[in-house]
Amino acid sequence: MKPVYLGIDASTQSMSGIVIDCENSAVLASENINFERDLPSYGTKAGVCSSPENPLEIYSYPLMWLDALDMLLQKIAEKININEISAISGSGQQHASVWLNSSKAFSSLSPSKSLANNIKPYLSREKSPVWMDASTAAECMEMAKFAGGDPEVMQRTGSVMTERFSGAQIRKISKREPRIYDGTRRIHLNSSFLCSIFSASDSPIDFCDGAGMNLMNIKDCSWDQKMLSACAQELDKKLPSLASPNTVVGNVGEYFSKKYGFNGNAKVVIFTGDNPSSLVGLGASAENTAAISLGTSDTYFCSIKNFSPIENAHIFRNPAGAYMGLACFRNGSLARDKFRQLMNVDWKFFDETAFENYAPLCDGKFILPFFIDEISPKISSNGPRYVGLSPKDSKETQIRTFIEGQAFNIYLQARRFGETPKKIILTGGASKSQGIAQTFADVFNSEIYGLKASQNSAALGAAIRAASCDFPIDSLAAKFCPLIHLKSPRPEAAKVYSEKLETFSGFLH
Ligand code: XUL
Repeated sequence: MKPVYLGIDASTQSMSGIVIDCENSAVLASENINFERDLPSYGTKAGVCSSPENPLEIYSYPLMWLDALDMLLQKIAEKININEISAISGSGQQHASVWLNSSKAFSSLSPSKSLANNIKPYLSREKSPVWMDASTAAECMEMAKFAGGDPEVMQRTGSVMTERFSGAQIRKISKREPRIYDGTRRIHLNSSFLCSIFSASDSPIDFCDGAGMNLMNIKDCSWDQKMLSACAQELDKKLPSLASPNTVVGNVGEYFSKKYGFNGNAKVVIFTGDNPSSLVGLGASAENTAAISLGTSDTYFCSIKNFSPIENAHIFRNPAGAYMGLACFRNGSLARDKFRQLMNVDWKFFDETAFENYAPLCDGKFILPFFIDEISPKISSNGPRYVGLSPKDSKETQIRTFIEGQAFNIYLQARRFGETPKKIILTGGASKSQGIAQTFADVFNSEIYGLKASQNSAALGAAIRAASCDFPIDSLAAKFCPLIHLKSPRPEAAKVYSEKLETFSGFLH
């Protein structure tokens, strides 16, 4: 078979697929199905619904994901010869759980029906709680108490009890919908569910995505019996096994060979979570590397050698070995946009003009850049806090101080992972700003790189992981994730920031 590989990413808003050709270092196809636009009958907004009774309850539909998968494969089959694909892997939004009344749901998918119609009779719950759900505060407290407190949970699982993580979600359903819980024989994650579909088998959960459940012992990568007992009765019987991210689960099932022309010998490499997959797809799974995605919320993730769990951030496993750290910041692009509007300037002024000819000074001026409650660190806020400057200062000063505040906060959280990255990959809309990129270079005192071409990092990471059954991940990352150098740190600015950072840190407590 040719060295052609398919990566699927099932994200919150859409399902994407990328086909790569490792012989010619080329992307052969890149397709996407948007849940809200292309599958309007499910009535989601950006791929999710919120419960009318409780706005903290956010869910999606596994059948919608399956309909999207059929549509996506149809599109890809129109573009390339699917028979040439020699392996498949995938990634999915982390934490979402899929509830089934049998572990045999995947073994006999009929090509004469859609995937959704095949699986419908096997769902014990039509909804899947997703990562945006924040309705499980009570269950988090109960589980932490049972397990001996949050520090203990963090040592065991890599994170304190977290509302969106699958453990608290499973406990909530077991308490509030006991009949459904009892009738459930298998609880998959989004990633292992889709891997099961492709491989026509009951796929294991990979260690990297398993780490997002508060149920897996992060050090030995087995189900943590104490956490399972804290969660719900007889849970060990309902969970699939756990397996390494290098596992080849099997060959692609008959449904896909008969319906879309896949080669029956094509391998299925275990699927993982979208964040571990992005780490690979950005070329950031190598040592001493970190990525900062400046998106709706900002995310910092990095590969780390040693296990050093910290509150308000998470330790998962890294598909390339050892660990990955992840911290999410709620005050990302939306906060930048709000501050821009407050300053009444356009993006060009905000991103570029405000930073022209600027050399930072130890001027005692700070802004705590939180419009809404922040999770990293946990801070209640309903607007930015000014220290040492006032709304009368120039717009340039205020904008720079705001961006410095965001960079300081991300740096201070990142520093707690205990390993300093030598290389940072900056992605997302705001990474295009020269001023913002320079600020991050100076605050992190690190070289900053960007992506040469915009790409869906999670889907690309999945394709690279599929190809990793034939080639080393490092060589694939070098081929498919070309970077451009954006900024170097300026020594004087880095020195000023290293002092300002410590003062800023004092305001966070
Ligand atoms: C990570 C998290 C999100 C989802 C998005 O913990 O909740 O990044 O994985 O798909």
